[in-house]
Amino acid sequence: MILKYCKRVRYFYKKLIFFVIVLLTPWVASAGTISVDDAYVRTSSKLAKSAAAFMEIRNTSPRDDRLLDVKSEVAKKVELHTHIKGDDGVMKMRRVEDGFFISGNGVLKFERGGDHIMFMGLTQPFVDGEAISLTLIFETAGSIELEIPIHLKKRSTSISHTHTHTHNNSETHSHKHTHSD
Ligand SMILES: [Cu+2]
Repeated sequence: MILKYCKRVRYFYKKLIFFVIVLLTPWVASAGTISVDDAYVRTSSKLAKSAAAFMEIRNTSPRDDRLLDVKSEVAKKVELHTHIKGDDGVMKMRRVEDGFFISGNGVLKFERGGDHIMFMGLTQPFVDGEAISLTLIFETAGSIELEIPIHLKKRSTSISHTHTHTHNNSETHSHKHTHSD
């Protein structure tokens, strides 16, 4: 009788431990948190076949992360680019194969004349004021979908402010907040 009772208690504790682990898992995984500010994409002209996107990517997690790749339907090729000074002293764009490292609580800035997201072979016209969607793929935080505005005349200084914020709590669960003001 006592043995039976003990077995039942042990079973109960096993179940309890299991549920505690299930409850705590999303907290452990939610370390991958990325927020994106001031994102926009532009082309040099209406007839341009390429475009570039700029933004500020913030890693609000203490864990290091890496932006591995970018995907979008609006171009045949989407690549992570940087500017490197060539032998002739002229700045050239170069694809970054290994992606961009973002330290824990660090910021990755895509800006004019520096690192950027490159769209080559646009599959649709880029109309000023409209938006495109793209997916950022991070090593730790996973994929994050963004809607970013098309600003053809935007200068380096920002006038408007857009903010996208994504938490990836687990592989099966993610939600997104978008604020525009
Ligand atoms: Cu480029």
